[in-house]
Amino acid sequence: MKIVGGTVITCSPGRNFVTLKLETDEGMYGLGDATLNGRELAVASYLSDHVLPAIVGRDARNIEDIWQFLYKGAYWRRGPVTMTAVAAVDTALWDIKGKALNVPVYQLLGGASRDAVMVYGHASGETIEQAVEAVGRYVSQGYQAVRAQCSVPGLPQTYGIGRGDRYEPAARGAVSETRWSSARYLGSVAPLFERLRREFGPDLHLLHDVHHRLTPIEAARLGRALEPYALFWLEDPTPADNHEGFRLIRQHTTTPLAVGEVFNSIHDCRALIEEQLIDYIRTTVVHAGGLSHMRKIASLAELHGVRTGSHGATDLSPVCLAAALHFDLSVHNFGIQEYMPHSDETERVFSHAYAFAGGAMHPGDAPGLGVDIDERLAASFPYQRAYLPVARLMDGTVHDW
Ligand code: GCO
Ligand code: MG
Repeated sequence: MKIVGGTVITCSPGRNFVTLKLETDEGMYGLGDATLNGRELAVASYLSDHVLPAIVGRDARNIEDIWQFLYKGAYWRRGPVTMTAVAAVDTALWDIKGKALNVPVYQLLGGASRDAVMVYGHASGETIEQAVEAVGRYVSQGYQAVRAQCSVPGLPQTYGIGRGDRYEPAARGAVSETRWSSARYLGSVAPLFERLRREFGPDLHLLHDVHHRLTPIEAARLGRALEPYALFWLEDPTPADNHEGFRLIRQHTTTPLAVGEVFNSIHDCRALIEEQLIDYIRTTVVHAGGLSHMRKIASLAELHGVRTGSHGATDLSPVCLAAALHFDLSVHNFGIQEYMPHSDETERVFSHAYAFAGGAMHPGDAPGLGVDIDERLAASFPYQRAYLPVARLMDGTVHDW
């Protein structure tokens, strides 16, 4: 079965997505998500100008060989653009293999290790009381795990505070800038979780995302302050490329740590996993080299008692979510899956077999990934330039967003 060509579909049904459609001589095609938020066209060009011409004519059944060919063969390794493009090809090839063998992808990955995959939703509020109400809405929909974020008093905007229950950080048009104060933030988190535990009791899993903004010692202080509220995890407590920072945080707190949504290879997370400095690894299919590479990360993590917690924000398309759910269902050391429902426009462009019920998701049993794209409808939502915001401290210094 030969790869005969492919199309890179760039569309914006509510937000931008890049999708690779890989075609074979047997008329079968596979889909791969290639969306890199705020840098979409770089991946689209990498795929259509460099990757597709190099893989036409290759045997679509040889997924591992094509992965190595693209990774080692390019000489220039790793990096978000490269690894997103490699992921798109890899995901599309798993989709093709599933369709060719008439089985859902999770069956190719070893079958189901669980009935369904626990997901967490995103609750937020301008005030603690609004955040409590938002968490309550998720609980009433059956969620067993909820991430909670609250505005920081004195800051014009805070990461993670959505309109309604949807949060979309990328904004169309020019780059926006926002202000940040770690001192103001640090005082605002424990009161939120104290209130949430009082309201919802001990059983609900509560999560929180720091979004890389604290120094290691600030993060250690926050982790310690949150210990009485027994969080499921504290995410991205400090910039993820400083592994030594995690050693310091670990010395001070038993709050579980999650990291990895910006990682794109096993090398980014190896030390954190091997030294057991984290509890959950958050790499996901689209940004960490596809299902083939994610399985290697999961196997390394399994050895060291680290569980998976794949990134699943709305900038990861339904193709990525479907692939993530096949992965989650199959790996032994699954922890949790992030889930932010996509907009209605996105849902109309991408049909899918996956479904949510009772706080959990299942990828469905359609052959392959079980997801498709309506290309004509996609074409009616043309790409629109969009950027993630840039954060500055109160004195104007650029800070981690
Ligand atoms: C999360 C993430 C997102 C990212 C976004 C960037 O935990 O879901 O932090 O909110 O900011 O995916 O593109
Ligand atoms: Mg995050």
